[in-house]
Amino acid sequence: MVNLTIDGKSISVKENTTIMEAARQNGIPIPSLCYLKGINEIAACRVCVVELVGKERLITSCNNVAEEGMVIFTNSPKVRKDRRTNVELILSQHDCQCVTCARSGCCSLQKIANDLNIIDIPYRQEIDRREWNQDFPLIRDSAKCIKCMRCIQICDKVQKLSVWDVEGTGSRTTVNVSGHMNIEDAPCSLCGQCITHCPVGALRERDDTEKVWDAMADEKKTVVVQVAPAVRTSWGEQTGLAPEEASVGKIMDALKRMGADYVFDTVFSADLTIMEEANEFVRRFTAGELKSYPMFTSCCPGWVRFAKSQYPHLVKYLSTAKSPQQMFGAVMKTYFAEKIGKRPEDIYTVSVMPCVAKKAEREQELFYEEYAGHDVDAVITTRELVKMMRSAHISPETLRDIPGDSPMQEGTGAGVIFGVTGGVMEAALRTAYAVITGENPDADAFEAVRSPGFNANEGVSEAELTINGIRIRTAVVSGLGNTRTLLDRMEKGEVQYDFVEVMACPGGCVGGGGQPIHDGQELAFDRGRQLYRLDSDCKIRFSHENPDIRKLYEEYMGQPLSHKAHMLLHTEHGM
Ligand code: HC1
Ligand code: SF4
Repeated sequence: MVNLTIDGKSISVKENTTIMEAARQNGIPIPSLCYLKGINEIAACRVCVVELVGKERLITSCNNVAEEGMVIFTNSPKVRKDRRTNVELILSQHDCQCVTCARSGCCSLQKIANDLNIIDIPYRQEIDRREWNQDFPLIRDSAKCIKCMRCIQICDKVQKLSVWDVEGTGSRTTVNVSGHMNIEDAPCSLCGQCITHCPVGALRERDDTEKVWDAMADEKKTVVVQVAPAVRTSWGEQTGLAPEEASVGKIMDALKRMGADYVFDTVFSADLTIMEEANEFVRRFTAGELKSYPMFTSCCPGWVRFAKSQYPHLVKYLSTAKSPQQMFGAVMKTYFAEKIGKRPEDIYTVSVMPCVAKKAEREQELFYEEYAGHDVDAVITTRELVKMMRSAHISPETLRDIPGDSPMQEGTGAGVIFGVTGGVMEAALRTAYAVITGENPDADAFEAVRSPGFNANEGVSEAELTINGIRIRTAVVSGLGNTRTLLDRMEKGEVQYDFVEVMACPGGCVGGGGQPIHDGQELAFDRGRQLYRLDSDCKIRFSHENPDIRKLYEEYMGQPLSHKAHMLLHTEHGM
């Protein structure tokens, strides 16, 4: 242990602890902008400076280690003056139009400038704004970039895609797409992790809320909204509702008040995906198609984009089942449209997703007998949902729990856990077991596929299961860096599996790029636990027991993998 004094408090910390962490562990927060523990400890912003008694120059606390006998002040007049100058210099190169910024209210730069009582910028402002394709789902505003390098590090170290790089030198140094590429041509998975780890408004999703408002105001359109599993775990964070109060039923109430005609839970179509995917797995496995590579889940468009750009030879091993988002849209524009006597083109389907990549996934076209548009017409993130609630002046405490509409009302616990890493695999195994044996397993029989923790370092879990004497080897991975490691081990023959679930975002969709941002906090683990709790509270925990899914097959699709199901619910992941 090392003993030192911070702000007059005597403390002991483990050797090699940084001064920043030593202070935090002892209830003394030191402000910072660029710091991300274990990922970005480069002292680029110099906001975390502290005074070390006996040393003339201030030192940065994020990359200097606590040493025996140090006496440190984190907020002395000298520290405050220097920190203030450093923030003023950052502001001199930053577009400070906070009122129109997507991150206003949850921006670390805004907060630190306010905390330091900076009410004027004494330096001449030099703003550099580059052109950017405003139609792309991920938007970068170079005029807001503070060169903290977090996006570069998250993409390099956690997602191992290296989409971002440093460009220019000296005061012209900035961040841009690697290799001077346009973002559309870069191998960006659209996981959005760079957005959720940006301390300011330099990165954001394309705003699609106006499209949704327009559709809601259009009397000729029937607006049908679906809400993804992971959204219920996080929307309360931005609205002040506790996790147990922030139910999906209240989101449905809000959507109806805003102007949605019908509201549904994506959990219904997660069950539908399981029906198709579990049956597809059993068919491909028993047909001996999975000898060299396993079948991969395909509901995460971040992963599908990654597979296409990094491992194109594996695309044919992706499940052909569409994601729940896409299946929902397809069912809405056919089965549901017929039920309510509308034409597909009069139905406008909206998804509320924790995800940025879903905005690109929606481009998929829907053909059945004839072209019926897109499965999904607009995708908004959890953050955009909350923005819409605010602009509709909805007070969260006035919301009531209302059920989703019929006839796609029921969802099971198996569909709920789709939003957390391991959930798709667990749900699929519950149904695959029933397909193989004709009876249900214990609902928690496949707990072994759950990740021990949902963070980037514990992103892989392997399990070997035996169903009716058949051995099934599974792996579950989240985070694209972890995925690359796993796939490379597979390519070298070090590991072999039959069925693999991949989610691009660490922890799965609960940690998605469209979720509320809390700078420096990783909440995927807490949100994931909420989904497991909801699953264990559910009356029905098997997708194949969902009565509305059974009705859909009886009335419309026939059976899983039928011709109609193939036309509407499957895709070839065209390259
Ligand atoms: Fe997901 Fe999925 S779980 S991909 O994370 O399969 O986005 O929540 O909606 O489609 O159901 C996201 C979440 C979501 C789909 C489902
Ligand atoms: Fe989107 Fe979920 Fe995949 Fe992240 S893990 S890219 S939120 S689908």
